[in-house]
Amino acid sequence: MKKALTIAGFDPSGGAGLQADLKVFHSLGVYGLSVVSSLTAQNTEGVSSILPVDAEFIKKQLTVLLSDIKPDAVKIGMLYAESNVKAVAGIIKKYSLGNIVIDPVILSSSGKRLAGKNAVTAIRKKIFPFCKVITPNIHEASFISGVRIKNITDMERAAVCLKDYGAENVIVTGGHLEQVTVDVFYNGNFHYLKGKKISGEYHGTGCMFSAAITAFLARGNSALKAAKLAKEFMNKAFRKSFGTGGRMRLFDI
Ligand code: PXL
Repeated sequence: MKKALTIAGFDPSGGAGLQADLKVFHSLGVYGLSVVSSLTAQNTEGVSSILPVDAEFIKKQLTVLLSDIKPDAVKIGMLYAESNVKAVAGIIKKYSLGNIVIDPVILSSSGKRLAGKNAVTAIRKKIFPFCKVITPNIHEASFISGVRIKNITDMERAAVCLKDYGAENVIVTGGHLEQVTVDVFYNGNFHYLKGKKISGEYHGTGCMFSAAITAFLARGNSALKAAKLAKEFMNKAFRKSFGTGGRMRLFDI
């Protein structure tokens, strides 16, 4: 049995964060391990409040788990605080973790800040160099690289900047672009992951996409193959989304 670990925030709606990651791992036949990095109060209308888990307790969860079980891949989601980023970076080194995917979450769709400026800098310096894949959306890629993103050429420029920070593979996701939905995959060469433009608002797409990449890496795929399979997985998931709360749709996977 292949195992994937997610280090992520707790979302009571089950659409994003740790719960979404676990559902994706399960539906892709990978056993899910999870360490909670923050608690949130949120629903389909947005994130109302965040309580970060203490860095020492994140370390404790990881140490106890990893001294017993070695995951085949690791996904990192919302870390929120700089101290939490440092705690996770220390653990990555201590346990020589590989196949690491980070979704560098900065803002929720509803506009709530999910990581402070210092946390983002620490992610770039202390986590990116250990990552197999990073999956920023255009807003995150723009925030970290300083490149203003309006089209695919801008996404390519941002991807090149981000790769310089040390990740092996960069995927700038294009779901928030106006005209097209193409994800730009860059590992020294460019590859393009195409999806259909889907209207409406969805909760947890970024979390699910990066979790699916993690699961496919755990199953032994290359980063590019994992990204292509994850894109197909998401294209199918959109067809099974449903509306139940006041705003964003959820995924039935
Ligand atoms: O999509 C970013 C994200 C990640 N993790 C948690 C979240 C969100 C967005 O709402 O709540 C826990």
